[in-house]
Amino acid sequence: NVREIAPGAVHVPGWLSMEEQQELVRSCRAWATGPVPMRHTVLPRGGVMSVQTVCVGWHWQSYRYTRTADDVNGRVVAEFPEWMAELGRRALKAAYMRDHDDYRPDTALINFYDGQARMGMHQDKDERSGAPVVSLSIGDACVFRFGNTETRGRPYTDIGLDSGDLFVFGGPSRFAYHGVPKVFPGTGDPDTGLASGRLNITMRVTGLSG
Ligand code: MD5
Ligand code: FE
Repeated sequence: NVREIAPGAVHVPGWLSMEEQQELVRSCRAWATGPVPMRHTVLPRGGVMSVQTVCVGWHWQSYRYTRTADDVNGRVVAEFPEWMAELGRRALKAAYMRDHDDYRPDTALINFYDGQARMGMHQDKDERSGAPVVSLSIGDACVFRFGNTETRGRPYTDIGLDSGDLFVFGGPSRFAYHGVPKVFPGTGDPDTGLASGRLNITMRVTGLSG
């Protein structure tokens, strides 16, 4: 069950099993309380993001990647685990229906949305690589707004993302504007281990070394 939303943008509903979702929730909970705790990122002009973020591999601070969380507590973030890279390769195979043995994601941004959190329209362009982004959703359903590469505004397509869904963004869709205008509180299954809210995990290739 694979839906191509635009060239290179593929939605695979219900891709993660309940066991995989539970395992990811456990890992994310550990990272959220790890060396660099999950927090609301402060933007350069003073705005505070409504989502809470914790990173592994590289630390994203608006708008660059670093090894140490200079904007939080100066600590080195947890390492990016090989099992997650393997999950990323499996995700690309499911979405694009061919092997991606050379896919080497080196960072994941883990975003937690409470019922009020939103993500404004933006491009993911702090990576120095055009490799695909693998996105996994757990918990409450949301509206995901997938736009175009030219402007923040229309045309865009609104898609419902549910717990367990995979979305892959690559090729011509990699630098499209996108956002999350709404989360539907109370729609997630507590069996995942997430009592409320929405967890989104995005794996990326930073193109950085060191
Ligand atoms: C989310 N997260 O649901 C989204 C899913 C973020 C973020 O946007 O930056 O953490 S990832 C969506 C994404 C990534 C790369 C490209 C495109 C979408 N795209 O071309 O639409 O919390
Ligand atoms: Fe994004």
